[in-house]
Amino acid sequence: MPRSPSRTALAAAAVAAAGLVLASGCGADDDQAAAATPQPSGTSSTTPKGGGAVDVVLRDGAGAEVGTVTLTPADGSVQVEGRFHGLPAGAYHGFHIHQKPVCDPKAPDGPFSTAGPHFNPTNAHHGEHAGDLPPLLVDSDGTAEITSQTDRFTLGDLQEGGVALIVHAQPDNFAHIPDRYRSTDAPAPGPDEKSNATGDAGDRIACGVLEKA
Ligand SMILES: [Cu+2]
Repeated sequence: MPRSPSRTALAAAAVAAAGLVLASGCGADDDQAAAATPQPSGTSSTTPKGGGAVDVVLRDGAGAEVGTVTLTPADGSVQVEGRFHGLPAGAYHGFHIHQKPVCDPKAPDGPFSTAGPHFNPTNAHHGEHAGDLPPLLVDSDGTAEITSQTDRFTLGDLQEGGVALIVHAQPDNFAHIPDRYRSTDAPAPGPDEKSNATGDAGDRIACGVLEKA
């Protein structure tokens, strides 16, 4: 896939812009305990590519394909390249790796709540989760492209137990809540427990399972 420098720059801008977004308290809880609902059959979405890379297909709550993310090992890092379509137009959307390889759009706790919280093996706060990826910036036609690279995990780390890639309905604030803000749910100024877990990115609108291909 050709890499577009302008899109790469946008991805970096997205990170900066997302830091300005305040906690909104919107949408379903990202940190809800996920029910142990079995993954519906036929939803395996990981396919191998050459060079140890994998493609992961993401689908929305209605089962429509909305994008493919390619993860490629690269010099101790993993390159994450995504192409999406059919997403809500003209906005930023939180984009994360979640802990469980289960994408159930009809889960009782909300679509794709079965994927559990963010992939976070070091038990860090949001923004420092290994599974925190730069947000998607969706164009006016509902398409988005993103290219990023991280050394917070290896592809093997993700495939060991399997994970899920999730696109959210709202922007991600990366728990960047300055101390001049205070939530009624927090004992002190700054991010509350929910922001520290979720980035207040809201409902889960697309999901794809990454597992051993
Ligand atoms: Cu998420």
